[in-house]
Amino acid sequence: MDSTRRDLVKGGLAAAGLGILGIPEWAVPAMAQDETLVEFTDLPDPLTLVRGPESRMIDVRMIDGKFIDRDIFATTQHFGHPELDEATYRLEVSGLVDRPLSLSMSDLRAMAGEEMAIGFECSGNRGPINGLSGNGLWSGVPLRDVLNRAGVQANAKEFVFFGADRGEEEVQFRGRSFTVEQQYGRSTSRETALSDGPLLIYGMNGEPLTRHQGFPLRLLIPGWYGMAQVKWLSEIHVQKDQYLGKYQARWYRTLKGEMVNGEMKWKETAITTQQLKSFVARVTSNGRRHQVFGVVLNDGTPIRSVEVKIDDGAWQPATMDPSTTEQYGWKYFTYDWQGATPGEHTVVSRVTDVNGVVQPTAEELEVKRTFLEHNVQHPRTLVIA
Ligand SMILES: Nc1nc2c(c(=O)[nH]1)N[C@H]1C(S)=C(S)[C@@H](COP(=O)(O)O)O[C@H]1N2
Ligand SMILES: [Mo]
Repeated sequence: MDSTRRDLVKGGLAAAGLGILGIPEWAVPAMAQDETLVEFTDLPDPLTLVRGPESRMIDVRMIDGKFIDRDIFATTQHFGHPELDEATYRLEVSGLVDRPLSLSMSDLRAMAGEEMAIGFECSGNRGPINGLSGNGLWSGVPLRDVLNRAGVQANAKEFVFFGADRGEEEVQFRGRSFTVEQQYGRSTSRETALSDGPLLIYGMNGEPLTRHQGFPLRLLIPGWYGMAQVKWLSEIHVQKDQYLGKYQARWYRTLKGEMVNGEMKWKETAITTQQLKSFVARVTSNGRRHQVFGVVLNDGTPIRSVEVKIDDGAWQPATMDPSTTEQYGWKYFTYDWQGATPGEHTVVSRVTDVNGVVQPTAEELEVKRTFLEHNVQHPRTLVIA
C-alpha cells in the first residue's frame, strides 16, 4: 500500500488534473462518439436509480472516467443527511487517550494531508446494476496522526466512530424492546485504527465533500465495505470493551454455511473488507464491433486476471485498463467481443486475485443465506440488433 499512497501524495493535495499524477488521460474509458449502448434486458422498467434525496445509485453504463463525480456519487445512510456548519464543527476524541481533543476543520487541515484513490460499495450492493458503489480520489488526514496526537493509552482496544446523524432505534433484549435515540456508530480494532490506511476525509476529486458524502468530515478505511465509512464523523471514542451498537453488532452480518470436517457449520460473521467482485457495466457497439466494459473492486489484494464469458462459450481473457492500478481504487476492464450475432446473449465476468481466489458462482454462493456481501458472478442479458 505504501508505494500506491506515496505515488499519489507526490502529486500533492493541489494536484487537480489526472495528468499530474502520472495517469495518461487518454486511458480513461469514456464511450467514444461513434459507440452506442447495447440495451440490457435484465433491467427493471422503469429503472429507479434515485430514491428521493436520501439515496441514489450511479448508472454504471455511463461511467466516463476514473473517479465518480461527487454530485452523482452513490449515497445511502440510515438517518438522513445532517447539515453541519464547518465553522462550528468539532471532531471530539475522547475515552482512553492522554489528551482528549476537540478539533476544528482548520486544525485538521493544518495537519499533513494525504490523497488516496479508494473505491467502495455498500455491502448490500448487487446486480444487475451494482450502482451502490463508487470510486473517488479522496483527501484527508491519516487517522493514526490524529490518534497519536491524542495519545492512545495502552489498554485501548476498541475505537468507536460516531456520526452526527441520529435516530430512534429499537433495542431488543430477551423479549422486551426499548426505544432509544442513537447515533450511527461503527467500531474498529486497535490494529485497524492505528494502521497505515484509514483517513479522515475532507475532500474528494479536488473538491470539498458534499453533504451526501459526509461533509465536513468522514472516515474512510481502504478496502472495507461502505458501512465502515462513517460520514459526518463527530466523535471518536476510545474504549476497552467491544462496541455493540446496532450497526456494528447486528445489522451488518453474514450467515453462511461452511463444511468443517464433513459437517455443515453455520457461521455468522461481521462484514469487514470487500469480497472480490467484478461486474459488467456496459456493452457498446460500433457497427459490427462490440465491447464489454466492467469494474473490479475488492479489499486491495492485487488482481491476477479478469475473464469474460459469452453465452456458453469458454472464459476469455479481458484487458485491464492500465490507468486503474491504484491498490484500493476501482479497476476497469474491457473485452472485445468478436463476431457477436444478432439476438439474445448473456455476458458475465469473473475476477481472480494473485492468491488464486476466484469470484464465486451463484452455485458456490448458495450457502450464503443473508443478502449482504453479494459478490456473485452476475450474468447480464442483452440483445444484439
Ligand atoms: N454517519 C453515517 N455514516 C454512514 C452511514 C450512516 O447511516 N450514517 N451509512 C453507511 C453505509 S451503510 C454506506 S454504504 C456508506 C455510503 O456512503 P456514501 O453515501 O458516501 O456512498 O456510508 C456509511 N456511513
Ligand atoms: Mo451500506
